[in-house]
Amino acid sequence: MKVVYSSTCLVHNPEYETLSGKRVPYLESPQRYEVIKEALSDSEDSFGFVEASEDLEIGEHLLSVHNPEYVEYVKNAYDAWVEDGGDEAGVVPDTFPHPKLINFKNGDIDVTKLKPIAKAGLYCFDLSTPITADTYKAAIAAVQVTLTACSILTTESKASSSEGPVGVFALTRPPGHHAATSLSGGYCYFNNVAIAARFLQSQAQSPSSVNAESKPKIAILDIDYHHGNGTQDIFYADPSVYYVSLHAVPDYPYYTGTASETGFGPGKGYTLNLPLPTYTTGDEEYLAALRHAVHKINEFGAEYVVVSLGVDTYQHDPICKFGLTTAGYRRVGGAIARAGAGVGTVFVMEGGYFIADLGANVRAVLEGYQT
Ligand code: Q9C
Ligand code: ZN
Repeated sequence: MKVVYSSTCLVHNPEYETLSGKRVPYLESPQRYEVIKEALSDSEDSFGFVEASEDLEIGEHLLSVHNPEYVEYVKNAYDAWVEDGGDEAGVVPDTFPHPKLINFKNGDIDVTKLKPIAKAGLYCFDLSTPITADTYKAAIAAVQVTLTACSILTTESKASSSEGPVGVFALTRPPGHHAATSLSGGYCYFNNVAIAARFLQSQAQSPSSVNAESKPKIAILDIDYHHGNGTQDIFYADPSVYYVSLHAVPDYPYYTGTASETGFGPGKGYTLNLPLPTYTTGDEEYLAALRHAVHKINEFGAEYVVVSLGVDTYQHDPICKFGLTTAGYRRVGGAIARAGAGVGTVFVMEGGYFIADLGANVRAVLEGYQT
């Protein structure tokens, strides 16, 4: 399996975040990236490393998901913030446009005239997603990694004989599944998997996998511990992208991910949330739900499967409350191999915060997929 990475993903390195009112060292650290890469290189015969080019033009693909004003905001927010006297550690909101506080529908607020601190609350929904001097560069690199992985996937899929399903791993950081069209949060700035899905649609061609609106069908399987509110939101009214998420309740991001959220308009029935209880979800409970997700994805009949790969479902994860084991992750990989039933899969890295076993857990999923 090819592993795509970029050293530029390491440059995003916020000092702190606020968890339960406490200022703590930033959990989504560059070290996460290094330990995953290291664990995969220790298994040299199965993984081949490819560094994504920093010159790769991604603008069109970024804008297939994100609003141009939002992209400009992420790019320039740090300089504007520091200029306005903000802390040099990074842009962090302190006030949000809560629905009970203001009414944007009246159009009486000119967003372009908001102060940097006000824009921070407009474009970000939590206290864990600061914009530092290097954030934009790293977030762009993560998209470059994702798109490079998708190109490899389409090329290998078209060339492949019957050696089983093709898989590619995009080693991304910062993660993406909490980011929506014009919203960051949950350590996420640009939604890597959503960009992957749009890119794969632009490359796909099998007529049998094209839906009624004549867009190629893509399935997104989100196995991060947290609900991918951003990904769900982006595709909520879109029947060509089937979003399936297994995640914990009750937990962050708190306000999304109920089973009753199934899509809107033409997208009704193309979002599937499988919430699982905190504390009592271990390997067996998780795999039972995953097998159901895989069955639903097979019924949908996607041309490609995009996996939001989080291993924050791990038993020792510092912010999560599931009990998965490293052996369980091998079975997770095996179950995912059956989701595509012969179609290609791109794995895109999301969460996972227990550094000591992070690399082994990611490797277990990918090796489980291949065997
Ligand atoms: N007490 C990802 O895994 N803070 N993002 C949660 C919980 C933010 C997780 C607070 C967690 C973001 C990609
Ligand atoms: Zn997560």
